Amino acid sequence: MSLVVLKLGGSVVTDKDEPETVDEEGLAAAADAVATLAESGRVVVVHGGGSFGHHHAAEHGVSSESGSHDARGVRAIHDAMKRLNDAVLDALADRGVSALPVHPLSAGAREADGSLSLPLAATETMLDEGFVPVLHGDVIAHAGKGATIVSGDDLVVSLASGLGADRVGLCSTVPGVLDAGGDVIPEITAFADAADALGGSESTDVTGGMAAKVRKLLALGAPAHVFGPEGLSAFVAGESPGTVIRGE
Ligand code: IP8
Repeated sequence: MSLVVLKLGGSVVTDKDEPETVDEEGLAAAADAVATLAESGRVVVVHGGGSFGHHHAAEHGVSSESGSHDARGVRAIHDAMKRLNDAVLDALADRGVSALPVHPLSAGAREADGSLSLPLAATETMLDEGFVPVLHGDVIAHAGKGATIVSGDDLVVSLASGLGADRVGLCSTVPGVLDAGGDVIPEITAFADAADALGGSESTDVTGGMAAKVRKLLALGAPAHVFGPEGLSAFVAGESPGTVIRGE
């Protein structure tokens, strides 16, 4: 059965301007989409931090680069993400989806060079048993740094390559990867297709954002679709909203 990995950006399911506030409308639309996907295949959901994780991460000085050994601070970030994860699980349960949490803090770690190690036994067995695993951006133990942030996008890459996903969807508030004129680039098959708009190759990993995302998605063995909330139903229908990133 086909496997879809779908990332719901934090800005889609939360109100980014209000601390710890779910965007009920955004979450409902996203949960409807997951319910439809789950009817016809296997789905792994990943959600971002939005106004839950990022606010606490900033308060405790933790980022994907800067770590912390303060367990209280690490727990504050993780607990906020668990509250958002509960809201996502509840919305899915309300639609009859057998969704279960997988918390990256308890499942994986980063090596000293920042690379993510995410054992997949829990996620894989859940899928085999008909569940929909729901992971989230989190704080995670990082060799030599205490704990740092792992973004939902990093999790998507590990999950999609480790589980052999057939399709990947990244739903955020941008309608796709934009060119220098602000228009959506329909297809990217090599970094050069988007390099001008993304600021070339040197600055990419420092600035992170879309350039780093495109690089990682090009390395996947599956097409990755980057789209906004208005593209969700098209993605669910097997269409290609926004930008498709297809490494060769
Ligand atoms: O929103 C970050 O996940 P993202 C999660 O996918 C935290 O970057 C804990 C800030």
